[in-house]
Amino acid sequence: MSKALDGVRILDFTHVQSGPTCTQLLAWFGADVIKVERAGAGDITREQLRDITDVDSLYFTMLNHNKRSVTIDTKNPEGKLVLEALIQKCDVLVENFAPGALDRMGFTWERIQELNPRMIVASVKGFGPGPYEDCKVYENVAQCAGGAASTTGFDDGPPVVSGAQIGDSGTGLHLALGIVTALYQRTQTGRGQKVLAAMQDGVLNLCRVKLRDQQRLERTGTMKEYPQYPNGTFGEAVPRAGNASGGGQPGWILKCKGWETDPNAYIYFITQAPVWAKICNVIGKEDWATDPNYATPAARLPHLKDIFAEIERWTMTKTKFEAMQILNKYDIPCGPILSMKEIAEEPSLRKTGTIVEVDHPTRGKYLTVGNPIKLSDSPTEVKRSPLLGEHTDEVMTELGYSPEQISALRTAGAI
Ligand code: CAO
Repeated sequence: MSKALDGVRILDFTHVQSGPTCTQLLAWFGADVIKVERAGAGDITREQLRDITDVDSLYFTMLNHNKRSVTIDTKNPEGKLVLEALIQKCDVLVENFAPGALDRMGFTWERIQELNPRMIVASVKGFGPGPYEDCKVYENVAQCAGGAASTTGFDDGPPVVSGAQIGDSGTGLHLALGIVTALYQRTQTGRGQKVLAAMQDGVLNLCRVKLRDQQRLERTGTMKEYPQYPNGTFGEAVPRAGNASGGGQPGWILKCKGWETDPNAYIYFITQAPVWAKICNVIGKEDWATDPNYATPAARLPHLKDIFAEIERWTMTKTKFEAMQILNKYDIPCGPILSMKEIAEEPSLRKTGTIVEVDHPTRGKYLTVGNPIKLSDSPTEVKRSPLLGEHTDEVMTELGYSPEQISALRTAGAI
């Protein structure tokens, strides 16, 4: 079966996490992704957080599936010529170097345009234009600068970063959308363009509801669904809301049977208004369904702490899975807190290709997260990440270099 991005060639100049997330997605959709790395070293993550000596780390393998790897020293004059040949042959150049690195290499937007006016140049940077545009940025910096950290955690504690890599993988996702959009526009204009996804912007986009709340707070001085209401105080900025739901339906994380020893024996419980009477029945508080202090969402707001404490008395008598089964029968929205171990072992995620076992020549078998976006006409087949420079000769041959030329370039340290 054909793939959605068959025929699209990506010159993948990405490293670490944000850029590789983006190009891995494009590869899963069928693009030919040619990852350019430095000979002898490669993407720094190949050797970061290694669990097996001299074997590409899981950090690298899990972000670089379905790609080809070529080694080019792009600061070597002959290496630059190879890169130029690749620019002429590819549709998109994706990079997430520190600001200015591509220019310093000699590959400015103008130079790339000269070589290939159809080329789309897509970049992840930490910040967009402004006071921090020259800064190097990693995940947690973006979470802090994008509004996620100040709004995550509990009111009486410090800001907290999330385990979800919204700065890196989140921005990679944003960039992938920018690239396919630019490819679509190119079908009409025939021209390439620059695509920029700044990590601060990407995180802020994912924190949109918190900017909503900032404005609500400024207008009304309070937010009734936040745990600070009614007894605590609100300051000038959106406070951390613990596990309160970001929407109009109050929710909280509640203990389940076994919580004393299992750190993940918890369930997320949402007191969705249309099923309030059912919730009251399940937890044995039938009178709350008609009691004027509890019967309506507005009446419940000042009592949310007590309500969740009462519901927790019930959830603590059930395992998270038992509670989930009972609550789902009544359409009461809830979700078990799943550990990574439980997720890794979940058969339904294996079945859908969301968790995939991959075989690697030096690592052996390992688990990865497959393509989370499923296209009915473009199925994803997850293929192992390339070894460093595994495809250098193959790609050089496709570019028209003879075996003798390839060997001379290797001797000169250009590839
Ligand atoms: N041949 C020759 N030189 C190469 C090369 C190649 N194949 N590939 C990279 N280089 C060079 C670059 O040209 C650059 O050289 P200069 O500094 O002389 O211009 C150098 O390698 C290092 O690039 P870098 O500054 O991007 O790398 P770093 O490890 O110092 O910084 C990071 C890493 C992530 C902080 C930085 O790249 C960055 O801020 N990127 C943008 C934001 C981003 O994507 N952050 C998320 C990363 S995922 O957590």
